[in-house]
Amino acid sequence: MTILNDERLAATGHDFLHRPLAEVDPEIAQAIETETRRQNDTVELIASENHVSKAVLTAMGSVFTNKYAEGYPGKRYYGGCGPTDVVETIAIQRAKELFGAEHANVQPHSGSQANMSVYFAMLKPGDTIMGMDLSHGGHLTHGHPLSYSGRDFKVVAYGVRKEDELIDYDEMQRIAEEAQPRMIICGASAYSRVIDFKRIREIADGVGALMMADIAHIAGLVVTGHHPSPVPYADFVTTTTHKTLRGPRAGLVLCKEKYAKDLDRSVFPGVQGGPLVHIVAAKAVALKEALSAEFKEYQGQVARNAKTLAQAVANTGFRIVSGGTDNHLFMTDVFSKGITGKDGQNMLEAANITVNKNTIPFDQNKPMVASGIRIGTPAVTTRGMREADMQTLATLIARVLDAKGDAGVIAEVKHDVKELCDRFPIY
Ligand code: DSN
Repeated sequence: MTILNDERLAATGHDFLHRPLAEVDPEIAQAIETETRRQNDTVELIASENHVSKAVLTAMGSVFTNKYAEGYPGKRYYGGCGPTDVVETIAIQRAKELFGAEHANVQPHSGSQANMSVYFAMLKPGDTIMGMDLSHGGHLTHGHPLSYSGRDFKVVAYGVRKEDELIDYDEMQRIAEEAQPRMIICGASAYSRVIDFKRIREIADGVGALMMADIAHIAGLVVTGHHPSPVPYADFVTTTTHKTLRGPRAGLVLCKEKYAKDLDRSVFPGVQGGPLVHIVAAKAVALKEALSAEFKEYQGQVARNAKTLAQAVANTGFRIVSGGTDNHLFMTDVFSKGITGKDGQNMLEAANITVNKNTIPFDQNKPMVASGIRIGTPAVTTRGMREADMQTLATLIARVLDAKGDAGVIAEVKHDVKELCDRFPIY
């Protein structure tokens, strides 16, 4: 065995491989430490966030980040892909098993690229797509004018009814019959009720449209039976892997076998280059976790916590959009007490409670101001909080908002939040 002396190490740059982050880059090391502390000391109620396991973190930080692997298992453009093929094959098998899907592509880097891959596989520029209006709870990549999805395609939007703030399926059907879209896209980022995938399939069939369900938010609930699955109905199902699914920040696509070749070609080389193999490895780990009995119990608790928290927040006098929730999130109309979403978000953040401002249906405020805050329970449930803690959280939220940002109240609540968080350490 040859042991390299210090001089040779320096000349070849090998010493860099083993130096600790704190020595190589103290600023970034410090930021990671601060972020770890922030997450531990914060009640995280952003509905699209979660805390991944150390197993997922380990896979994400693995040497697979060094590997180029353009192509698919057994058909790569690079050598040395043996272990990569093992990882991707396992991830594909687990995704198919978990969702009950005929085909899975686990390479999309994000939800946006998962959606783009489906559109580019099946649509031509100028085709008409129909998606849920972002301001009614849809997603940016379902046809918003500022996203590629709104630039490359003609978009018609559907939304919720004013009276009950539920998706108006009759109106959706009417719009589909009038606009004859090539694809109907469903799934939402700020909608707290069950989505009727069967009805949407019927509407799509009625006009000869393809159906794509983006279940980024509810994937964890879907795979554990806490929300009906779109897989039997939709031609394509896309999801991110980091929300209720509690995996790495990334995406995946499921489809019927008949679309498999077109989809795979669209992901690579159509939309992406080489896959992020370390992230695919982390997806495989998260999918294994999601197949466990504990994960099913976790998702049930997410939904129970959301129901409890929504009711408790309503009891403090705030209006809840659509009157409650069937999933992991709910929308609070803080403007019902004269507070904008923007101010509400800032006041709560000062007390170490993180939420995001969000438009509510038929909002009179602009998106950057908004009348609502979106509240979700995936992250607090991961750290072990249950119904009694939701009652506590509702009280803390109301104390901050009702005091309209009073510094003394914020300091008191921040102290109580710290005590609560200390009972539920994360990392
Ligand atoms: N931006 C993500 C969310 O927070 O819901 C998905 O659109």
